[in-house]
Amino acid sequence: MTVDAGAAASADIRLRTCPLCEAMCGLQLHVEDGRVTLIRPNRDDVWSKGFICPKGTTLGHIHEDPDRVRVPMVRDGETWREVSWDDAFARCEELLRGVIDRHGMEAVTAFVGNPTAHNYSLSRYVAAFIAMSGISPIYSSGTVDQWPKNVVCQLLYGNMWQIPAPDVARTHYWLVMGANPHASMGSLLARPDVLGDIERIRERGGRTVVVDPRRTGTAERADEWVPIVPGTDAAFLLAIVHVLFADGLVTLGDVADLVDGVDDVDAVAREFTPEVVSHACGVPAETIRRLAHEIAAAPSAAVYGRIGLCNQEFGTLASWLVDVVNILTGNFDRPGGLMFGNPIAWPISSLPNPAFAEGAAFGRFHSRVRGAPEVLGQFPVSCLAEEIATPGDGQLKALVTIAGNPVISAPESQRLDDALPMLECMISVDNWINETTRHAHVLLPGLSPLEQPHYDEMIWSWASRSAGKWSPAVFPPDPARPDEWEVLLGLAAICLGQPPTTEVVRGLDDAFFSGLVAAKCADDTSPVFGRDPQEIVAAYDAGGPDRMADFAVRSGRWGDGYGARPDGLTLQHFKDEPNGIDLGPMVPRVREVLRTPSRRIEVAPRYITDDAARLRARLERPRDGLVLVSRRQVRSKNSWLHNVRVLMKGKDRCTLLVHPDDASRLGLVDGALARVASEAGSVEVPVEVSDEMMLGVVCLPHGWGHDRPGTRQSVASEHAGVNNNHLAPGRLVDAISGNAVVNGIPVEVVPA
Ligand SMILES: Nc1nc2c(c(=O)[nH]1)N[C@H]1C(S)=C(S)[C@@H](COP(=O)(O)OP(=O)(O)OC[C@H]3O[C@@H](n4cnc5c(=O)[nH]c(N)nc54)[C@H](O)[C@@H]3O)O[C@H]1N2
Ligand SMILES: Nc1nc2c(c(=O)[nH]1)N[C@H]1C(S)=C(S)[C@@H](COP(=O)(O)OP(=O)(O)OC[C@H]3O[C@@H](n4cnc5c(=O)[nH]c(N)nc54)[C@H](O)[C@@H]3O)O[C@H]1N2
Ligand code: SF4
Ligand SMILES: [Mo]
Repeated sequence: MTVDAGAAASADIRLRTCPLCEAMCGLQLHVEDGRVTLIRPNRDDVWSKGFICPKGTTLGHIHEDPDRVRVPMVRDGETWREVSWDDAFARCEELLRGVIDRHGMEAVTAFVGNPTAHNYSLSRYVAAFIAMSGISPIYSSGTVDQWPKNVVCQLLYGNMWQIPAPDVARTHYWLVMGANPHASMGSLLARPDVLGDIERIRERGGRTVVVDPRRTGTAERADEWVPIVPGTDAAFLLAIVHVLFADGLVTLGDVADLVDGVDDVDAVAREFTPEVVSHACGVPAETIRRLAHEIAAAPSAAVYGRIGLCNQEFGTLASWLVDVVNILTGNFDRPGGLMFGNPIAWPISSLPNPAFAEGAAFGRFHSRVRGAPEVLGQFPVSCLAEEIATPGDGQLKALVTIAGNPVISAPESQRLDDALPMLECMISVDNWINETTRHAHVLLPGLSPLEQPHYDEMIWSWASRSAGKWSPAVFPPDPARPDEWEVLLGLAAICLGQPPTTEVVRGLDDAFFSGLVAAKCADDTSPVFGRDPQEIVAAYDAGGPDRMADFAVRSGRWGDGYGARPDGLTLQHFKDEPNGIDLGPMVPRVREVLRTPSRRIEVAPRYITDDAARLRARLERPRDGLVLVSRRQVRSKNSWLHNVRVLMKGKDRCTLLVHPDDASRLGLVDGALARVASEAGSVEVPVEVSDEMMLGVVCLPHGWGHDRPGTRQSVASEHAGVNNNHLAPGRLVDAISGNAVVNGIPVEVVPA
């Protein structure tokens, strides 16, 4: 992409939502001669109003990246060759059917990665692929991410994906724990310009406090930084809860008639006084007391915890206590507190899991090698390597990866890198040959972000406003090329023993669609409740994501209900409003959302509270020496934007942050290499001495380590960096969610 102001004046301007993160920024693309010449913020976007970050201006580069795979590829040994789609599917059929015929479906699994959450075609149809193929269990980046939150929301609210978000647009007090929107732009919290909200809270006379082992860019902007020993947030929050009860500050507010188990929370917190937890957390008892009183006294307050609270030893307890503090202080389901988003088009994840209608069950089956219990249908992602590498009945022989790079993102990633070549069949639905997909036998590329329509399926579920935006494709792809949803249904067909032909794929799409229509016609909150599903199915003569999105709008809260509400919305309304449609801020809606068997907020599930015993034992444990945490960077997106040259300018970003006193104690010099070792492995990486680290904590960014042979990401491999997951022991998981522990890893650091 070249930025040429003269050319831009005559350019064709297209509006589009950036699919790279949860900020969902509106972009203005200048297109000339089939190329993007300039990307600017779209100030008329109803949602983002002109906010963007440096990544948003690079969609043209991503589209044009010569390393991006555009045609299917088949690998024979070390050699890749381009093949036709028919030949690619024939090879998939041969390999995948071969495994199924020889070893059965239990030898087949899938790994689903993060970009599925940012691509309508993938997010809708991964669900179809999993449901229809019969693959179970699958693995996902979810177990190195938000699985603790999913457990909490399943138990408290009856749906793992109804995740309440802080209403930062209206709150007077924001407690940010283990999140750094300065880099991430917000996560499970959709809001453009989250950092600007910190200023706006201050202008309202409020405060923002950041609890993090690192004085992040977010902490710099906030009113107070509270450093905390990694992995001890649950103890810190229990002490806050203790103070709320001890000092008579508990008030449930609007949800008072809806909460069960408050006394049980009191009982759990009783022994966790600020004085008891202070040493382990590294936070003075007076600070904990003061923060508890500040939260309770604020006109409204929102406690928010994200990846630093999930990817740690007590991920579920900590994530649970975030919601508990909001509930106990009357800050749940009310403006300025923690609220459920209210999407215009419902996401597939909002449908409750019928298996849990009578309540959630965990450990319904166990992993073969390690005996790990399933949690919400998945095993920890760190089990994947051993399930492939360990011979015996049920050994995994086939893997389908969908928009994931677990050789970088999964703990103890070296073991997975070693195990993948043992597979008899590996198929990757992905756009690059990277550390993971280089092991695939067949690579089935998706479309570029500019070649497909876009509507954020999931992200509006935790957005600060009820809004929506549809972007058409900027460069329509070759019509003979399947879109990702067709690729996924083709693979499902193969698993079902059917040929992956267009007719079979259409049939699967129709069956999936009919199932969703039937579910909504039985949902008493939908304008299509009670209708004949056939009547709705008959309204369409073509399938695919367009039909799905139209249905999600029309059967949603503001939908036209197929005639039931003539002035209601359809997808066409979004197509006619390229700047988006905004229907207002979050509203209280817990009563509508709740799907627990009791239809009440089960605030103290035994499954979670019993884990407090493990936390108690942690408090007795002597403080670890040096521990490692992860960080994110504005110009990266997990592992996959390091091939964008403009984002890679400037000095090396993959550095080990070390506090000056730790550096001098360990003989580490700024800019010199250090060797970092854990029980899992070791890496050598340049040191960056920085007083933004808490003493005793070092920090590496995640998503690096592009030095593997056989990848085809020319820019990324020039800036390889190191993979911090070489240091994360796969055995370390949060016991009750199975989520990986990649923060708070004991390490030794010496000059290299
Ligand atoms: N140590 C440590 N580990 C972590 C984390 C951490 O903080 N620290 N964070 C964890 C978190 S939160 C996450 S979400 C995971 C991420 O883990 P993953 O999801 O495994 O990793 P990504 O780097 O997001 O990989 C994205 C993949 O999708 C491909 N891709 C990009 N766009 C598309 C598309 O449109 N279609 C298709 N088909 N493919 C596409 C890319 O080429 C890449 O292979 O990492 C986790 N791992
Ligand atoms: N630019 C950019 N944006 C992204 C991504 C990206 O890679 N780059 N990834 C996206 C994805 S997949 C996700 S899940 C989100 C994540 O979004 P965030 O949760 O905001 O992610 P991070 O920026 O990694 O911030 C995590 C913070 O947790 C802190 N931390 C680590 N351990 C602990 C602990 O034990 N306790 C406490 N209190 N804090 C701890 C770290 O120091 C860090 O500051 O970001 C998304 N947005
Ligand atoms: S913050 Fe950046 S990456 Fe995220 S949506 Fe906006 S422009 Fe895209
Ligand atoms: Mo994530």
